[in-house]
Amino acid sequence: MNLFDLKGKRALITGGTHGLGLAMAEGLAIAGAELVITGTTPSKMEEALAYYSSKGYKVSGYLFDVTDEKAAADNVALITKELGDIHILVNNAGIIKRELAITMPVSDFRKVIDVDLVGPFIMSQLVANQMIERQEGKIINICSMMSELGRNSVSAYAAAKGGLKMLTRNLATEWAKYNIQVNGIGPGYFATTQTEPIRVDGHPFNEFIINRTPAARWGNPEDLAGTAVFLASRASDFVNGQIVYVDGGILATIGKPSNE
Ligand code: GCO
Ligand code: CA
Repeated sequence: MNLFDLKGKRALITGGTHGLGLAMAEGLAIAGAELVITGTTPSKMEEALAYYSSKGYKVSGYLFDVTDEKAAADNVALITKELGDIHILVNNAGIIKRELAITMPVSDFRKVIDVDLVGPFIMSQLVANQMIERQEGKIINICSMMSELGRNSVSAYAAAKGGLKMLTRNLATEWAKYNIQVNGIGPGYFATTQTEPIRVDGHPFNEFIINRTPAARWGNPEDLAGTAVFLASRASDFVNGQIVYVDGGILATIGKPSNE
């Protein structure tokens, strides 16, 4: 018996069209899961579906915005009708706005909270209904270094991701008795399009991150696949409300001066 086997499981990954979501979805597919990915951009969806299919994974795509309760409810119902139960939910869709708190428009702050925190709540509630009926389910919330740490210019993102950590613990508290495991993954600094603007060669942040990370490199999206499979599989059936930080050691250390 393979504890990590996901054959016969269907995994819904929000924002699974690119970046970390795509890499985690790919990990789940390699472990045997059928994929359902959601996104909001038709062209990105087409590209992603073509990629997944070229790899031979079983995949379907649905276009909707996770902050739109009605659209989310309609699509979860449609997915369940067209494909069947959702066994694994990965709340991965997220946005960031980098702007100092003193000048950040309140509307931007709200938007980030809506996508990064309210969206996962909406999706978890919808999917938990059927998981409770089955007395089985896995929910994985994609948190961040900013679930633990602050940084200039990311107040909304840090508030949302800190909130998502506590939402994870609270949903775990309420739903563990139904055999639903709610956990989080906290990626460190990964090479994705989201970090592209601060990662370009010569940007002081690039050097800062490499120096700040004991592993001395940016994460590659594939670095997340193993943790995603663990938290989606039977191997984690008694793991509840934990955030697994996959960060090359960032949270283990205070850091070091730039000359070390
Ligand atoms: C930033 C980054 C981060 C990362 C990541 C860290 O501006 O500091 O974009 O927020 O995306 O979430 O865990
Ligand atoms: Ca991120």
